[in-house]
Amino acid sequence: MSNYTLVIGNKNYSSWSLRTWLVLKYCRIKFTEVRIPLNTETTHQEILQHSPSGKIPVLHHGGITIWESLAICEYLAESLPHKRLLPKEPFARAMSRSICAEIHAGFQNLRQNMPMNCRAELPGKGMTPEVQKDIDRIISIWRDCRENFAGSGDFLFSHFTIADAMFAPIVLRFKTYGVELDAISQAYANAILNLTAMQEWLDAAKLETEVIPQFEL
Ligand SMILES: N[C@@H](CCC(=O)N[C@@H](CS)C(=O)NCC(=O)O)C(=O)O
Repeated sequence: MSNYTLVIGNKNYSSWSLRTWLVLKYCRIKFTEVRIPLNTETTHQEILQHSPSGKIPVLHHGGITIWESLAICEYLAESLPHKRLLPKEPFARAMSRSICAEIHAGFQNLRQNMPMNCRAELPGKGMTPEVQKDIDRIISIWRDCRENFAGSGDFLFSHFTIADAMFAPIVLRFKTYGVELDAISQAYANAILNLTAMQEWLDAAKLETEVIPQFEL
């Protein structure tokens, strides 16, 4: 049995869960998955049995508990250095940390108006001038990384790193809401969508039957 257990929410809706799940899957690390459907009468109590913060995702590994999606990704990067989940060169690594922190803490307008909903196709829904500003900033981050750090690789820092996992839910939001992208950003979005692990997540999300009205525009 694996000594990693990842507790996640609904695959259709839980953007925070996707990030950590993608890193484990991409790295081919065996783990036990515990799925707690969000927004039910028992969700909060169930989550509290695993997570001191009352939020998921949470990772249990060898007797320790790690919560907050970015902290989990950083833990995996540091404890599995051979997986190269952080860029090696100091400036690239600092850039990775800056954009991971920015995506973890910001973009509230995009989050609120375009909630992750893998199953849905809602082109044009949720767009406001503030959301467009968030989108423009994300595209400028992607272009900056692709132009300055990606070399001939497909990802933000050439090979897959935790920064790609942190932005993966954004790629899904852009797909659901039909956000138009320039060629560089679309090629990057396609690289994320084409990951085997991402396809596996999307297939599982389509099979889920729970509907959470507040995430359905
Ligand atoms: N900043 C946290 C956010 C986690 C979060 O908001 N998780 C949501 C699910 S996507 C949650 O646990 N909601 C359950 C609740 O609030 O009862 C992270 O990065 O992990």
